[in-house]
Amino acid sequence: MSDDLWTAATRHPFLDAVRDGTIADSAFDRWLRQDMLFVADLLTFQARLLARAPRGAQRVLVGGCAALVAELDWFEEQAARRDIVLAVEPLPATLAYRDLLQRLDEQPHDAAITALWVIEKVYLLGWTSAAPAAAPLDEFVEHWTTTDFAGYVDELGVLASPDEHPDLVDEVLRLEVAFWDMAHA
Ligand code: HMH
Repeated sequence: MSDDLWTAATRHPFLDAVRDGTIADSAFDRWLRQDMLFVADLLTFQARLLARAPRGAQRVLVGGCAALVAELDWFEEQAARRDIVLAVEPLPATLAYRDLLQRLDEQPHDAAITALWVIEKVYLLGWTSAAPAAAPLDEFVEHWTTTDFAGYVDELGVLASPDEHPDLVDEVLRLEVAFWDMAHA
């Protein structure tokens, strides 16, 4: 598990440009559309993870599933406000992430929940690095830096075992870098 990869996944030029207000609308909208697809894939994965969760992981996972449904509503509102159409084809980085999430369905629960923890932790750290951003993008920064979200990430962290799955952690981090690169291209 490499610190450099954590840094690359959470301190990306895309996030710097959000903070500095220099992000192009086309790049931000590309990220928004692709992330909507990602969140839908994540919900599919997480619902399956909930279905096979040990007793002690059920509450945090069901809360996370409900939050992802609310997040899809929120994405739709954001898209309407930005006057963009959400329905697009997934780009390669989104498809690569979908592929990992599907492969995780075959992995033991502790590996899959560790990947989920990384997925959410990078968003908490990444969007924290984009603060403070000016309107209208400040809402996005706030969305992934709330104390509720940080609490959720901490709860997942209790169930995760990153030291036992270093290659998987790195794989998620690489997919995160590729996702930001795709958006920022
Ligand atoms: C690419 N990673 C990506 N999108 C997200 N929305 C999250 C993580 C957090 O849910």
